[in-house]
Amino acid sequence: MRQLGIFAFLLPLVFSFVAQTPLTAPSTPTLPQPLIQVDVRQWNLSASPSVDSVSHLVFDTVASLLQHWSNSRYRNGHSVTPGIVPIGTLLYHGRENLEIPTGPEWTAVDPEHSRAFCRGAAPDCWHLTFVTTRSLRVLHFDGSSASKIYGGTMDTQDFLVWNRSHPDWIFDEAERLRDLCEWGRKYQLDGFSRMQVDFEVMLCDFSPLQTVSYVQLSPEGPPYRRPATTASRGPAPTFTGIPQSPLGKTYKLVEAGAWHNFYPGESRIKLDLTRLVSFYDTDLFPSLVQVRSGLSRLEHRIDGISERDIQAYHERLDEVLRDFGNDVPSSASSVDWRTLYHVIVERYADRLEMLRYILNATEPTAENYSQNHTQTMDSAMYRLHMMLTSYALQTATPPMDGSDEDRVWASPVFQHCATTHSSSLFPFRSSFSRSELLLSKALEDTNREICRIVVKLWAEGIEAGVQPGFPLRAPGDEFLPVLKRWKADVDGLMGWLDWSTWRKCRPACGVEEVCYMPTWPYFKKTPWPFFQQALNLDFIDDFEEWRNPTPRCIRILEPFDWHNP
Ligand SMILES: *[C@@H]1O[C@H](CO)[C@@H](O)[C@H](O)[C@H]1NC(C)=O
Ligand SMILES: *[C@@H]1O[C@H](CO)[C@@H](O)[C@H](O)[C@H]1NC(C)=O
Ligand SMILES: *[C@@H]1O[C@H](CO)[C@@H](O)[C@H](O)[C@H]1NC(C)=O
Ligand SMILES: *[C@@H]1O[C@H](CO)[C@@H](O)[C@H](O)[C@H]1NC(C)=O
Ligand SMILES: CC(=O)N[C@H]1CO[C@H](CO)[C@@H](O)[C@@H]1O
Repeated sequence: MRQLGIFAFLLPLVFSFVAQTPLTAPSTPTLPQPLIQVDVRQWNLSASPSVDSVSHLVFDTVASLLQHWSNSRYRNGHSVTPGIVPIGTLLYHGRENLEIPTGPEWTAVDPEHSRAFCRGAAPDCWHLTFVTTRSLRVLHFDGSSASKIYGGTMDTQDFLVWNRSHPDWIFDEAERLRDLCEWGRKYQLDGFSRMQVDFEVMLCDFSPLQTVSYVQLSPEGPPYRRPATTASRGPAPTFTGIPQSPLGKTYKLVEAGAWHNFYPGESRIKLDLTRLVSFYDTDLFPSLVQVRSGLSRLEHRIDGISERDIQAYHERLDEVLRDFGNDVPSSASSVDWRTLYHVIVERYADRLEMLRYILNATEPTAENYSQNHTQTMDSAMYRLHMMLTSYALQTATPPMDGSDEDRVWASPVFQHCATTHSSSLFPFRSSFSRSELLLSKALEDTNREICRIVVKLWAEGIEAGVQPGFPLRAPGDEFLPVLKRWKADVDGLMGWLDWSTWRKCRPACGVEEVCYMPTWPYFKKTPWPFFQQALNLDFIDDFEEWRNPTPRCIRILEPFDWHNP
């Protein structure tokens, strides 16, 4: 083992926003702790994350909040977050008569969505536009929390109001909202936000809204059954014989939802992440570890949670809502977590994707198959260098005699890369809320694993003598096993991260098409939902797209086509 001291390096604790927003730190950046010893046990490039780690799941759900694409794929929500809808936001409501709702009702953030609700049996379509006259306090349920399908989309709401999942009450939306409003009254909640084809804000009371316009529009589209406004609980209605909704009529709604596909997503709802409650928080909800065991992420849900953890859910919501003000964030550290998370995604998403494509060249079946492994190696190293642009320390060089089997020489680069975004070093960490401690751990662990793989590959490349401007130490053929290993490592990392931005249409769609992430109720086999039949398991097996939403191209010019086999 080599002497570690020589790998000590400067770790500048210079955070730009410390300089901008003096908190507890001095207003000018300083260079404290000039020398940091690299503990190779802690910065071991061979040590992969624990199989029990949930940090990548917390990271991806948080990084995907309010984004349609990801929440259409992972429909079962895992976080509940207070937020506001600011003053001056337009909200839309469609109905078959000209009445302003006097009780709890639905509003859409896009009029393409609310229009769909004024096509009942009556020929009239009244379309109301409202503006918020103050900021509304809402609670956001992530996932496809307004999708009326079986399998867990409404669990986070149902456990909140009924302490259980209620698949038989999926269509009892008026009762669900009434009970949510009743529960939320003690926290002065104005409503709840959810997602299906597009985002919606369910309001308990319309008094904080001012009417901007009410107009009568021509009715359109197939009949839509509104949930009964009077609370009456009966068996869910059976939907049979409803005509297929032609894409031409409904595409505008799908299009509006897709405006919010990727970051920043639906930005009219502002979430306070310092108060986020995550069901992937294993300290708060330990019983779900067992529930998720052996299941794919698509199958994760809340049903199966223990009594104790249901109580923890209520208690944690009480904590985060009790003093929830009208500004975001209203407490805690004021760190902009959403942006910090996005910085990581931005830095690595495209680069890792390109790296995976480059490494694909070693597969004889790949479209870019190349027998010139030197070229593939050069190309891959170039990407690795890009990702390590500010971390590859001059002092980090491998010993010439190959004695360093654990690649201890590269540990300082790993540490530097992994801690740059590390909030554990923030001088104001003591002001973090419980939710923020979860967010900061998820960010650190996720960033760390990305750095571990990138540095590991880079170090191996350096040892193999692949350095810009240096002659190769070995013939290109010797790279093949290395490149195969790299491909496995990168595939493993990207599978672990599982960022939805990587789920794309391949090959890319044509000009007259759009890449569509299947979202309720517009699936391949049945553009119009088979509500009841979904309970029939044979039917689900037959319905791969329902089980595993995967993007595909759909034609958006005539002739429209949902199926696009
Ligand atoms: C690094 O981790 C690997 C795998 O867990 C282990 O075999 C090795 O001993 C570790 N090396 C050091 C220096 O801790
Ligand atoms: C749900 O459980 C909580 C505590 O765990 C309890 O306070 C509440 O009354 C229950 N609600 C219903 C509807 O049973
Ligand atoms: C890599 O190649 C496989 C086939 O070997 C293919 O399925 C996959 O889409 C390719 N990935 C990329 C990013 O090109
Ligand atoms: C392989 O690629 C390298 C680097 O791009 C190039 O220098 C070399 O000539 C190529 N070898 C063959 C056989 O094409
Ligand atoms: C589809 C594609 O981009 N294929 C590329 C695979 O790699 C070879 C060699 O670099 C390129 O010539 C192809 O265009």
